[in-house]
Amino acid sequence: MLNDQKVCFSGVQPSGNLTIGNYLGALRNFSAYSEAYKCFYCVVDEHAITVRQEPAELRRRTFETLALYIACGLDPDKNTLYVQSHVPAHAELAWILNCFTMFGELSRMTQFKDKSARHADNINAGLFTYPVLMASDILLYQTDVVPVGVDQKQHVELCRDVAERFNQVFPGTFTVPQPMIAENGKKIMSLAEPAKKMSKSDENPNAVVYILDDRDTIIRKFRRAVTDSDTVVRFAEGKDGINNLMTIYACFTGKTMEEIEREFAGKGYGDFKAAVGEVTADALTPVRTRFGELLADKAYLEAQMKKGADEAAYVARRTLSKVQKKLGFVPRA
Ligand code: AQP
Repeated sequence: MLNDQKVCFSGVQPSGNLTIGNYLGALRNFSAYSEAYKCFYCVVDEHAITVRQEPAELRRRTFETLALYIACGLDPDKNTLYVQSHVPAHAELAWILNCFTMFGELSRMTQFKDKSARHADNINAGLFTYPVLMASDILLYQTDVVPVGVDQKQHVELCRDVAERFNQVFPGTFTVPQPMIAENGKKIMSLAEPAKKMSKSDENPNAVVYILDDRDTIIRKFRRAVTDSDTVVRFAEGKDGINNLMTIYACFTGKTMEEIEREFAGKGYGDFKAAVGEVTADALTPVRTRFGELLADKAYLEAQMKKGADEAAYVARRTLSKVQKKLGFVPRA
């Protein structure tokens, strides 16, 4: 890593099949940083276990998420692609940062409130301290920018606060990162309940378009998307369903809302939904094809995982040693 090169870090949880929300809010933006930044893209399996996971599924999805990184255009020779649990420094720094994070700060996190309501039978301490592990993911690499969807902005802001607090006591330890939120696609909504975020762990498969859904499934899901009793395709308050479909269409075509309104003037919702389905399926077909090729070559994926973990561990260890030294931990002889 060149000393003056800026650093980009982001991650995705292998907690379900990835959605077009994950794609538009995060994944497809990752490759834009590859030229100008040293990029670390992590499959955050330790985050995923804050909610119960079936072990075989978690293992499968970890490989699949890494394959999707590559299928979405991330070149493993230009980006460090790896799995969180392969780099123990993440969990080690998280413990230290736990001691620099306030209970009250964590209690205000909206994702904790949402997830503890959804998983009332398993409100574990990991769910509560999730943002501390995320801060450790980011700070280990002296990260400058964190491309995320808008739902993760609050966590990146907490990470900044923790870094600043630590730096006040031990100056010059961490780079304070900035969240990078794409203007378009920062929050894709559920197709069934358009006031709610589209989530990979949604139990209703019709609420979610997965990156790996086949063409017919994508088109069918958009056809069934909840809209409203109006008939005009326009972006307006109170039209959450149509606004969401227009946002998705805008993301995949690069068109503005005005252009979309003009394109569908005089046409009904049926034509519009079909068009959203077509452009989404067209954009995702090459990703699905490349994903299939990658998944058929497990040895290649394993080799990339190992290479990424070695690269990440080297950088992470450097930061962790610096932190441990500042804190007064005695170095192991
Ligand atoms: N609906 C969304 N619109 C835009 N961006 C989104 N992201 C997630 N959902 C949307 C962004 O995807 C990245 C990876 O997310 P994550 O795996 O860290 O977890 P998450 O934010 O909790 O995403 P999900 O899909 O809702 O997962 P589950 O259901 O497991 O909680 C992040 O940058 C996120 O902002």
